Amino acid sequence: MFKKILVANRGEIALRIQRACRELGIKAVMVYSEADREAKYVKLAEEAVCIGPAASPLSYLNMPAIISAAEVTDAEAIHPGYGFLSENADFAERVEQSGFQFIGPTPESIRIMGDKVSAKQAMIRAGVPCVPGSDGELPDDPVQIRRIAKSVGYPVIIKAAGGGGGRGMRVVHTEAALINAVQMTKAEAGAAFGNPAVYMEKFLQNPRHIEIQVLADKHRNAVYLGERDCSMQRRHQKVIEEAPAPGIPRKLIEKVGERCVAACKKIGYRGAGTFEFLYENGEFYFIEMNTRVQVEHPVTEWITGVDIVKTQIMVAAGEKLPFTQRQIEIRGHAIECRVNAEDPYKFTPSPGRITLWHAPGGPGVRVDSHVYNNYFVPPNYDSMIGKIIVHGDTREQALARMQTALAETVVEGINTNIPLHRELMVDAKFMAGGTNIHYLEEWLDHHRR
Ligand code: MV4
Repeated sequence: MFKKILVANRGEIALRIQRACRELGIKAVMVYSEADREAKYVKLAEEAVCIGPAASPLSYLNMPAIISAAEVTDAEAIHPGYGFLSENADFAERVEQSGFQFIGPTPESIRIMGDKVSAKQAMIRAGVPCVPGSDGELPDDPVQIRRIAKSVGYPVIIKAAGGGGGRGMRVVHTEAALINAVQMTKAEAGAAFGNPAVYMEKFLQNPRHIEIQVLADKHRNAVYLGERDCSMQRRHQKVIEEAPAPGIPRKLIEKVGERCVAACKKIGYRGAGTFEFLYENGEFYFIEMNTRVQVEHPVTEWITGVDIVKTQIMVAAGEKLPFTQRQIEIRGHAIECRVNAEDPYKFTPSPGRITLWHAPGGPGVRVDSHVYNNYFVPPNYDSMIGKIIVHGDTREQALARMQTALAETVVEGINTNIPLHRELMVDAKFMAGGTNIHYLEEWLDHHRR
């Protein structure tokens, strides 16, 4: 096992990784920007290194600064967290070329999944169900493009190979609009991602966003840890996540989960990963794979009892997965509310000093947050300041616990989206379960004040 790990991230996930290290008896080196000097995990750290100014390109995205910090502190491995450099194949490669273990998949896996065309082709070959569409990249010939769209059937969606997470997409409803839409998407993709390649899929009108969590080791063992429902989102930012997904038959999850595990083994995947699917009319359609630990990992931890961050570290060190698929059982229901420093209905960021922070507690309540009384939320980064996660024997109990937890929470000095969460936790349609990816934006259109 490693003796020392460098944590190349900030905020709640930096604290989460530090806690996993403590449990494993590993020293954690924290890196921080000038804006994060007062962060809780920096104060708690046995070692911390300033890697640059507040602006992320100069600090949390600064590869030489991070690798130098690992060198001067004698760390053996680097945990990238989520966001920043976590899915950057060149970073993973430079980490390993400098003699450190990257806590995540191989650079090759990251590269394959970063290109959405190669990711989808790998999944088709591995037997994972995908959205019907073009066979790889679209050709240039308008006649062929029209022929493909006709066979897929309108509406179709044009997606950039270099996109993902909602960037570089265009929906096309008619043949008349097709060629122009393809050309526009290609031009934007070339400018934004340095890769003009696009592909086509059938556009699913009202799907849910369901994702499957996997963990794999370096010995070709892999397991899936059930699913999460991440349909409650606004502008491709998830707001509420839960596990299991309400109303989806267990047998269907098992079938798709086993396909994900088979795919991991086929491509030699290692570490934590998430297969993203759209779910519509009882069918799963793969769209993308994330090669990092995700913000919403705690809901899966709670229903399975598996510590995902600890396991990421153990498998990176070469250990075998400490459990088999048969030992994974789903227990109860978990819900996560992301707490953002923002106006709850206008969504404008609300950085600044938190004059009072009171976290909720009690049975079945977990709070993952790095903030504290008198903490200053810097304006330079993502607005998420923490997560409230609850668990119950049933979804109803989890909902009741989240309602109480949100009512107990006090944040003064800045605005947060807690009032929005309070309303959503008593919304009849959300409470019934199974809302689709458009539900929250439609709800906001009708409830915005
Ligand atoms: C789609 C789709 C409908 N049909 N693909 C958006 C984010 C990226 N991961 C893929 N996205 C979508 N792909 C097909 N063939 C609808 C979306 C989509 C979406 C997906 C998941 C969660 C929220 C979303 C919001 C709008 C559109």
